[in-house]
Amino acid sequence: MRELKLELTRFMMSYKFATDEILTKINILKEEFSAIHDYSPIEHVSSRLKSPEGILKKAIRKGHPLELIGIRDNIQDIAGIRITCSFISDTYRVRDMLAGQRDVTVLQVKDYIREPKANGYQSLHLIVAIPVFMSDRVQPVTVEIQIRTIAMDFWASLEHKIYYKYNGAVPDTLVEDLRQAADAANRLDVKMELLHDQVVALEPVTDDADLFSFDGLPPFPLPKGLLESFMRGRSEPS
Ligand code: 0O2
Repeated sequence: MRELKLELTRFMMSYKFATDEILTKINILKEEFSAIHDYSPIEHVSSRLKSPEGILKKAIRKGHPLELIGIRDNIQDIAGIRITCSFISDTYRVRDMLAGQRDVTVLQVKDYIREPKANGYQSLHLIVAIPVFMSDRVQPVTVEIQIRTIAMDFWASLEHKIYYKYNGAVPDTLVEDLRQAADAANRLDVKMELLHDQVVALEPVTDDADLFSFDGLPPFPLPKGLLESFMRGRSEPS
């Protein structure tokens, strides 16, 4: 029994560590992008681990073998991360930034943004695997990443609430209202992105181009000569 508990603890910990690794990657991308572009494609990030009870229920529902190896192979959303972005193009940008990392293997992509579900649900789902370095082994661990806009997220959480309130038997009129709301959310996403693009195109050139600031430190002026010799040093092979 003690052995079993230990194995279960290690099993759950591997998913927690995989989540932590991906969250670190997301935070690095967010900070780097904000520093360089004065804007972040990532608005909000949350994560959750399925409870052992939830895992067991899903394994029974799907008819998977009730042993840890079988569960690891068959249930791919034990660790889940949700990333909320401002604009639709950001969801693909975040996908590309994550998928491009050497230790991240994309196992599956479901693009419900390009092809929304019949009920109107939109989101970009990735199942990725990442190696987790434990004391005695390296374990590839899968994580489900859902990437969507704020409007899509708003819709999905309301739909989720309604679905549970009616225990899955949502009245037809509400189903239709939800579908219309999903269309409206999509129109809003498209419109907001167009507005954003227009504003970016209008942005004035600032006169603080020679000021350098980093990580909240007060900005200081970079002498032109120093900047030029730094750039020369970068372009000349040693
Ligand atoms: P939870 O508690 O959110 O994790 P799977 O059952 O995961 O093996 P499936 O359903 O084909 O296979 O996977 P899919 O389509 O990628 O959906 C997985 C998750 O996306 C769901 O997890 C939801 O979180 C979300 N999702 C999918 N469809 C809908 C939808 O119509 N409405 C809302 N609100 N969310 C959706 P779980 O396991 O259902 O629950």
